[in-house]
Amino acid sequence: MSTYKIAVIAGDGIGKEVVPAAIACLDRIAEVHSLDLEFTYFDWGSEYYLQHGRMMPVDGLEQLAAHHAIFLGAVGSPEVSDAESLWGLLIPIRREFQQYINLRPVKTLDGVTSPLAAKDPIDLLIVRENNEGEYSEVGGRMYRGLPHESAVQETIFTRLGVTRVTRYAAGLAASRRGHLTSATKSNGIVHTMPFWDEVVEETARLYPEVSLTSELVDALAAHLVLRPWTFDVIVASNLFGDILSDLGSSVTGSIGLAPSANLNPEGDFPSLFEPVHGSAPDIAGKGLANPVGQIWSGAMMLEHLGHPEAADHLQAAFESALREGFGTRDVGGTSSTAEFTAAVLSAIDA
Ligand code: GGG
Repeated sequence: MSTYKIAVIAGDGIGKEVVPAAIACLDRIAEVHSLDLEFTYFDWGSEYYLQHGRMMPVDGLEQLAAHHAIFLGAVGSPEVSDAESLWGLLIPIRREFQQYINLRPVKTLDGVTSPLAAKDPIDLLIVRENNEGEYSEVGGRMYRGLPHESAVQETIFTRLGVTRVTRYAAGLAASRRGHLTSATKSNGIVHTMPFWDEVVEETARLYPEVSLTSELVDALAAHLVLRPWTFDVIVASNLFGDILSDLGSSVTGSIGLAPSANLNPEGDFPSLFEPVHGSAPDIAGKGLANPVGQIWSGAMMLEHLGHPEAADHLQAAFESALREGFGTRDVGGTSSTAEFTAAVLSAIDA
């Protein structure tokens, strides 16, 4: 029997509800497929911050390094600044473990209706650069409080960073329908974005079976709403990828459905799996949270750990629950988080 050490950080808000829901499903799948998933729980996040002045302990990254994968819920709370909760936990993990790919599937699911996805099924992958770009700490503030107060924030694209994310995205496109779309804004952003375009084009040329289209991100956002079924793989910078994936998942019905994998493709470090949604403090603790994004992230984790049959089983189970009419409020249903999870557990056993 294979044993996998999984670090679990439920984090904040609805993370505390959707993570246990997904763990219940993973436990059942592990039993059926004879996998030994050993979960270790870390109470890090905003409450930890309020007690200790940091989102995780000083040796937090060292503790995580001893695991095969990290399973995260959500971070963010009204009591802690958004920058603190992101830069104190999630971004250091993504960087320390060279999780330079953020893979975010966007797919129509039977049983979830969306007027925007009515014409044809949507099946696209957003590959977000996850270690650099617009998420940079390089910059600063001057003349605070004075009329000429100013702020500067640098965007950093490296040849290595853009090449490796494009290589990953083009490889995926080659294994699918062969279309790669790059999100750019080189008409307005005249240094970093033309560099992004050049490196994407050079790299994509190594995949002759893949056709590359560069689209200005504003037009691309509109096309994702108007004809999302025409996209196959989208490669985007850190910020553009984040925005486009919230948009894409909403087009399929709800951001609550969307999973993501923060991948270190070389396997030198643990990868991290988390839903795209945040902590949603407005609905936290009410049993209303949609656990699909977290459960689907669990399926992506099983796939990454080398168990595609277990991943497919879990995927088929939550899709079947949705098809049977179970669904939380955000997708127009009446199920609570617990009722939907129970339906997935029944579908696993069916
Ligand atoms: N589910 C993870 C989460 O809570 N994300 C909150 C967030 O603000 N993420 C921004 C990002 O992915 O860069």
